[in-house]
Parts: sequence; structure tokens; C-alpha cells
Amino acid sequence: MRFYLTTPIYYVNSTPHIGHAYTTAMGDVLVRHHAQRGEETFFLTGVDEHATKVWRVAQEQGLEPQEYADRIAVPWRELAPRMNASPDFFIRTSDEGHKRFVRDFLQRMYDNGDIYQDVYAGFYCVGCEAFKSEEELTPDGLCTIHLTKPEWIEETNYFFRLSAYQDRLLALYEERPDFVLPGFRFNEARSFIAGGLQDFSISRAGQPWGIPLPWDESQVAYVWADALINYLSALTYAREGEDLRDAFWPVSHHLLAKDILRFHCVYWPAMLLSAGYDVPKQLFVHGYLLLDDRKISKSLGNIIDPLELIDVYGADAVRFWMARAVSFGQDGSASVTGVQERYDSELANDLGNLLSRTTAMIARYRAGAVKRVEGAKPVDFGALGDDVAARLDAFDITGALETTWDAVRRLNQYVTAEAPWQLAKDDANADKLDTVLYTLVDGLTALAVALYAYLPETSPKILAALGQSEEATWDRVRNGVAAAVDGIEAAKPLFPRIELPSAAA
Ligand code: ME8
Repeated sequence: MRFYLTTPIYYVNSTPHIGHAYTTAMGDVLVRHHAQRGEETFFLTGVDEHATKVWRVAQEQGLEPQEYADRIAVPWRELAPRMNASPDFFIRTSDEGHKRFVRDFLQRMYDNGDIYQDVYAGFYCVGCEAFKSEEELTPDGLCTIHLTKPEWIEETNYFFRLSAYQDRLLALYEERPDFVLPGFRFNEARSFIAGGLQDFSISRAGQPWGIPLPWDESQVAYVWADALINYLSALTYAREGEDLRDAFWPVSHHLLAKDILRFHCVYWPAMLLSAGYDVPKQLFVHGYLLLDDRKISKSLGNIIDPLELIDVYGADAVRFWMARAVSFGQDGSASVTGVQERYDSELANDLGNLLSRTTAMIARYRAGAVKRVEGAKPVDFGALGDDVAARLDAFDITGALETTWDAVRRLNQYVTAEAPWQLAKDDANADKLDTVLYTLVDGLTALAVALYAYLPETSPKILAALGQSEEATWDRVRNGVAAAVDGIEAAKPLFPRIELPSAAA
């Protein structure tokens, strides 16, 4: 069993913001979950360099575009590790391996008779890097996303015969009702296809920055015709001397936000069919992370630097907040003060305090030793592991975490109700106290495993503090998983109090 997940490759006209961190971190949660299932996983992220807007920023800075891209690729490459995400490869569209593959891919489309030369006369929004028809603009002729005036372009370039793929795409959507998730995004993509498809330009004339077309080097590939192909090209050179296409393309999943649905759910499958490849296995389209009900974006200027939030709260806390603050798949409003609230009440209190109290009591009342109590299930987790894993299979990142958190709250209620600090006052309660302490260790062990995908730094710390194996497979999320241990010491706070939430100001 294998699982391949991609994030969009991000434009490098600016540095990363919280929206990019969001997709990358949530992608990492999904990939870790599949690894917890025992699957062989591959996680791809990277950057999209050959955009007109990237070239313009380089010009403004007086740099050659490649030099500019080389410099700005550094903070982009850091984004994933700073979010505690572990991609297997970071692709740059200026990689030689990518450029070679794109030329081959486009040549296959050309040889297939799907590409022809024509004149494009119309609007182009550099913010979207997209050709726009008049119906796609506001009544004042502005781009509805960027609220800027698109440029008028008149040039001879090459078109892809997308219209010829309408029936095959409709058949694909008919046969595979889970090709795009969630369902309302599937419907959006299918209605767009059913509404009639128009051919689109796959090259740009007179542009100095991009991948030259193999059959006409005076033109470069249109940035989307170059970028989408990354999902396949990376598999041909990510691991030296290996071609991972057979292993991972059949299990490919694309994660993206709704802004680029059409490119991914319509154009890309058609391009693949034209070049003689299978379409991806599945696409998941998530919503926007909104701040004060506006999309957080570079162009509108209300950026939150994700790295600043991480500096204050730590990557695990930011991942946790992202998974919890907005129901994954929907749009949602986020506030930076929300990070502090979740940090205090849920991470520091519900989880961190529970571990501190548990380990402190074991150190104090039992000199660090916990016996295994067979068959005790005072806090019954039932099929928690199966339930949470099934939700994550379905990309329900928020629902899976809520299910786990419900169990965290139940364990907290249990310790309050049993009051082991009272039991410890009387030796007659020794057996009962052993059961309570074991139940806490056992519950926390199962919960740490269930939280591993979200809190990859914290989860092993919990298991280590409890003297338990750090193996994070889903079959360990159940009652009775904890082994007897000795040598437990009072654990340091997992989430120390943060007095100065400067990022929340
Ligand atoms: O579109 N909320 O790059 P891009 C949630 N290069 N997610 C957000 C977000 C927000 N406010 N803002 C950005 C491009 N994202 C192309 C992609 S892929 C072949 C080429 C995330 O830098 C989300 O995943 O504009 C969105 O789809 C992506 O960043 C757009 O990144």
C-alpha cells in the first residue's frame, strides 16, 4: 500500500504566508496518517518559478530571474521543516529534471495533435497568471480576485484543444464520484466541464522567462502548463537513479485550495490524457483560511508571517490551531488570538497538564513505577483508532482531531472524578490508585499516538515521558496498549506558559 500527496507549488514572487503554511501543514498531517497506517508514502511540495509576476519582481529588484529565484527559494524551502512537515522532495520548476520532463510532456501532447497555433486576443491577470474572459471580470473590468485591471494581450501562441476532452472528462466524473472531494467541489468542477470547455493557450510569445517549447523555441510554456506537470516530473528525478512513477502515480492525491480548482480538476486531467498518462487518483480542494473574513493573501496585503507565529508558539501548536480553527474543506475565519486561546486551554491545560499531573503522581505515590492492570477500561476508547484513522482517510482532519480531543476531555473528567490525590491518602485504596494511574498512562499513550500526525514533535515527548514505545501505528490507539514501566519522573510542561504573545498584538 502506498500514498502520494502533493501540495500546490507556490509562486515565489513573495515570501510564504499563513495560507501556504496551512496547505503544507495539513498535507503533512495526511501523509503522516498514511505512514501510521503502515503505507509507503511520498510527500511533494515546492515552488513555481516561471511566472510573469516572479519575473517582474526580479526586474524590480534588478536581478536576473534565476538569481532572484535562487535567493527566494531559501525561505520557501524552510517553510515545511519550520512547520514540522517532512516532504520527501522540494521541487523547483527551474530544476533541470523538471524542465526536461515538461518539454517531453508537451511534445507528447503536440504529437498527439492536440496543440495548434492561433492568435490570443484577450485579457490576462498577472496576479492569477490566467487568461480571463469578460464574463470573469467585475462590471468595471477588474479581476474578481485581485481587484486589479487585467492586461490586454494580443499574440500568436499555441493552444491546447481542451474542447476535445469534454466528453472524456464528463465520463471520468461520471465513473469516479470521489475523484474530487469534498462533494460540492466535485459538483463545481463537473458543472464547469458540462458548461462547455474552451481551448486555452499553453504558451506565451516574447516572454524571456520560462521553458522553451521543444518544437518552437521562440515561445515558452505558459506557467500553468509548466507548473502542473511538476506532480509527475518530480517522480522521475526526486531520487537519483530511480523512476517513482509506477510506484506512486497510481496513488497520487493533490491537495489545493479552491482558487486553483479549475486548473487542477479540469485542465490537468485533460493534459494528462492528451500526453498519454492516467489522471490522478484523487484531488482534495480545501477552503481559504480567512482573517476578518478576507482571504489572507499577498496581493491584499494582510499577510501573517507563519514563521512569526511558530517562533512564539512552536510549530505543533500552530498546526493544531490550523486543524481545529477552521473545518478542513470549508472556508473559515481565523484570528491570531485564537492561537493563544487554543494553546492555553487545550494544549497547555487539557493535554500538557494531564501529562504533568500523571507523571508527577506516579513519581510521588509509586516511586516512578506503574503496573499493568489487565482488563481495566474505566475510560473506554472503543474503536477510537479505527474511527480517527477512517476520518483521516476521508481528509476529515478537523473531525478526526475533534474525536481525539473528546477522548482527551474524557480522560480529564476521569482524573477529576477519581481524584487520585485523595486515594493516595489511604493505603486501603492502593489497588484503586494503581488502576487509576495505569488508566491515565494507558489513555495518554493511546492519545499521543492518535495525535502524532498533528503534533509530531510533542507526541514522542509524551510517549518518552511515560516510558512507552514511540511507535505510532494506529493499532496502538486502544485500551490496554501501555506497558508496565519504571523510572517515570515528573515531566516538564509540554506547552509552557507564554506570557508575551507578541504575534497576537
Ligand atoms: O496558485 N487559505 O500558487 P500560490 C488557504 N503557483 N490556502 C491558501 C491561502 C489561503 N488564504 N492562500 C494560499 C499558485 N493558499 C500556483 C500553483 S500548482 C501546480 C501551481 C494555498 O502561491 C492554497 O493551497 O498562489 C492555494 O491553492 C495555494 O496556496 C496557492 O498558492
